Amino acid sequence: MINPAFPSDRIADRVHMARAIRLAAQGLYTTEPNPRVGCVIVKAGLVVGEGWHRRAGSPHAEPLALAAAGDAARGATAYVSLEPCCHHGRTPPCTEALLAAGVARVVVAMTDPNPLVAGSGLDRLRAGGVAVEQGLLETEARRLNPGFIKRMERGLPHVRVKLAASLDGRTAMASGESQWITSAAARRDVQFLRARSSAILTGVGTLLADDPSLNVRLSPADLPGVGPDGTVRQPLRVVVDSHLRTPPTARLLSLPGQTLIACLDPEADGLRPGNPEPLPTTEPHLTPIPAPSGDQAPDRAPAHAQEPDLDDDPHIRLDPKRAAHLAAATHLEATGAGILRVPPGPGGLDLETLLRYLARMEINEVLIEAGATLAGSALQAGLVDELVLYLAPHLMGDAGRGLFHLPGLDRMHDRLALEIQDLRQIGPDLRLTAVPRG
Ligand code: AOF
Ligand code: ZN
Repeated sequence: MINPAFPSDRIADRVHMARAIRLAAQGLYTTEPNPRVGCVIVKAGLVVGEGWHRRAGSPHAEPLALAAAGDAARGATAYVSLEPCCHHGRTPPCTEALLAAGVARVVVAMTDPNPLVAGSGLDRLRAGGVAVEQGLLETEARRLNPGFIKRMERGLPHVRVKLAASLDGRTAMASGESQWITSAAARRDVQFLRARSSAILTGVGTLLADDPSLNVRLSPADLPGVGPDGTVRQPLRVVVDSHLRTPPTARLLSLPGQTLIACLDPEADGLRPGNPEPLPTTEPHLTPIPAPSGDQAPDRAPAHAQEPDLDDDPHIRLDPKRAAHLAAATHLEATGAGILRVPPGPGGLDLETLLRYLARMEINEVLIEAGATLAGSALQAGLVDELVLYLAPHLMGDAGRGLFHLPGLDRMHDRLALEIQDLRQIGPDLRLTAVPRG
């Protein structure tokens, strides 16, 4: 769509920005936690340099394109899918590189939502005498980085729920049998969803039933931008396991990559759902579980505990539970897994707090691969941005299990509305992508 706010919406500008966006997409599987960014430098109608950001810590798109352009960058136009940065991060500011190269005009698709940049990059370029335009192909550019944008704007990752079902919406037979509903082609497609994600989240129910691996089993050559010599990044695996029922022998604990077990905090430790209190961001990433002290008294005595009344002290009464919790945590930690204690929320641990925590770990995109209960709670809590539903051409009957557990939906008025964004065939199956509406 033509953007009426864009002052010089010429065909050539659109072509070059479209190219910058395609270049940016090369980083789909490699740039996290950084955004995917592409840059094209054009002089007198000719492309003189191109670049795209490959991974955090390596050069940004603009210096790569400038290096390719060399002296031809002087007086040229730079098309960038994201506002150039003006801060010293892992790499120096791109604004200074553009100014030093003598670029005359910079066209950006969108401003950088990173509060360290957020318009200051464009201001810096203007102050340096560069003509600046923004907003060309902004919708397309935003689609490159749903997780980075949401994390920067709202402190939450982009959450995608993947489900596989029969055409009549069943995910398992009544017996629990579910392997395999969709074809090998559809399951391979899921591998690409995993590969672009920073974390894969499942529930302990799925873990106990299926013993899933939740890893990426593609080879480097399968992933554009990784290349045959690159390494395939394994997303963080997160198990939502309120009462630490994950067996230390679970398959995913023995695979390369990190696993985080999110459990219910037996004492809540002062954190409440939605508590803005910052969780620790420094290493180690995880809330440590205090070792039990001699009498197993709580580390922080409640305010009313001046005259201890043992019968009334919830911590003393919880001791056996707490001891079991600590023993289970110790066994899981011995496998290398991290334990994260999360305060309670509706129907278990508070998913929003967990997601906020993951965002603080610089997790951009989360893929939920779980059963009806976790998928339903995430959806009802308004935490899901995207549903990817694989539908196999089978009917499994009405004794089978459904896609989402959504208690309280009694009337038509209560329905959760979705908007279908994409529908395509993957082998014999259908893949439907939808976003919750409203
Ligand atoms: C750009 N061009 O290609 C990218 C940008 O730690 P650093 O130095 O890699 O900086 C990361 C931040 O820089 C990131 O959070 C985002 O704001 C911006 N990313 N900016 O000008 C690029 N990848
Ligand atoms: Zn930069």
